[in-house]
Amino acid sequence: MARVLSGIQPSGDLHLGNYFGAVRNWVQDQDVADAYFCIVDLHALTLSIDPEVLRRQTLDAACVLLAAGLDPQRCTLFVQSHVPAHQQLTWLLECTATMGELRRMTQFKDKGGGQESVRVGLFTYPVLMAADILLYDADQVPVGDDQRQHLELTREIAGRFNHRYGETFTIPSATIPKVGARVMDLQAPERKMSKSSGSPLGTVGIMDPPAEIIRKVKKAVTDTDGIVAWDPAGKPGVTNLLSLLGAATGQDPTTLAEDYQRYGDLKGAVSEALIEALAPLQARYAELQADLSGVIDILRAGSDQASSVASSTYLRAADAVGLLRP
Ligand code: AQP
Repeated sequence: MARVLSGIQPSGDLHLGNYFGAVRNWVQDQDVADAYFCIVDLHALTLSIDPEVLRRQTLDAACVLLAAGLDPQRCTLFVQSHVPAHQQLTWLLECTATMGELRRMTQFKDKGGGQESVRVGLFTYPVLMAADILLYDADQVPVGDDQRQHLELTREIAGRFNHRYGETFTIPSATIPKVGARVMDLQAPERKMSKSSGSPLGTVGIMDPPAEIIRKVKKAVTDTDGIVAWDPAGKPGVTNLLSLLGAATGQDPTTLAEDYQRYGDLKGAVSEALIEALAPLQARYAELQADLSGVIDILRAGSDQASSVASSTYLRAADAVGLLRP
C-alpha cells in the first residue's frame, strides 16, 4: 500500500480551496493508501497569529477534517508540533537545502519577499514541509496546485541527501486533483482563495452558513460582457464559478457553461451546489464541537502513531549524517 502524507495549516478558517484542493481527496485516499494527515501548527507561526487563536484553530481544524470524513480507524490524524521529529529533521534538511533554492519559492515572494522584517521561518517554511513529508516515507502527497513548487523542492532536497549520505529518504510525488486544484478568490479571481491573504468576501469558509455562501457568491466578481463561458485567461471570475460548480457537483466544469445564459443563474446554481455539498460536513462538525474531548483523544492517538514512524526515520537520517547516538 502506498504511503500518503499531507497537511493543512490552522492559520484561519478552512475554505473551499482547502476542501476541493486537498481535504476532499484525503477522504478518498484513506481507502486506498496508508494515510497520514497533519495539522501543521508550526507552519502557522510563519505569519503573525494570536496564541489563543492558534490553539483554538488547531482544534477547530481537527473538527473540520473529521467532519469532512477523515476516520481515525482508516488514517492517522495528528498535530505537527506533537511529533518532535519534524523540528529535528528540519535542521538536517536546512543543512542540505540552499539559499538560492529557497529564494526561488514564489509563495515566499508573495507573502513577504523583499521585506527586512519578514520572519526567517517564512523563508525556511518549505524545508519544514520537506521534513513533514520525508519523515513518513510518503510516496504521494495530495496537495493543491499552489504547493507544486514546494513538492519539487522536497524531491530535490531528498535526492541530494540520499546522494550525499546514502539512501535514506523515499522520493515523494505530488498528487494534484484534476478539479478544484486552484480555487480562486471570489473578489480577486487572479489570486488563489487563501486563509491569510484572501479577501473576507472572496473567501468561502467550509463552515459558512447558507446565507453567507449566497451573499459571497452573489457578490463574486465577474466581468461586463455577460457571456457565460469557460475562459481561464479572459474570464477568470466566471471560470472560477464554473470550476466551483464542477467541483461541488462532480461534473466537468469546462462544459457546464452551456447550461447557463446569465451570470445570475450561474451564481444561483453555484450557491445551491455548495450549500448541498457542505451541509453534511456542517452537521457532523456541530456534533464534534459538542465532544471536544473525543477529538483530543483522536489527536493523542494519532500523534503516538505518527511519532513511532517519524522518530525511526529521524534516527536513520541522524545516523546517516554522522550524529553520535545518545
Ligand atoms: N485556493 C486553493 N485552491 C486549491 N487548493 C488550495 N489549497 C490551499 N489553497 C487552495 C490547498 O489546501 C491545502 C492546505 O493548505 P495550507 O493550509 O497548507 O496552506 P496554503 O496552501 O498556504 O493555503 P492557504 O489557505 O492560502 O493558507 P495560508 O493563508 O495560511 O497560507 C494544501 O494542499 C493546499 O495546496
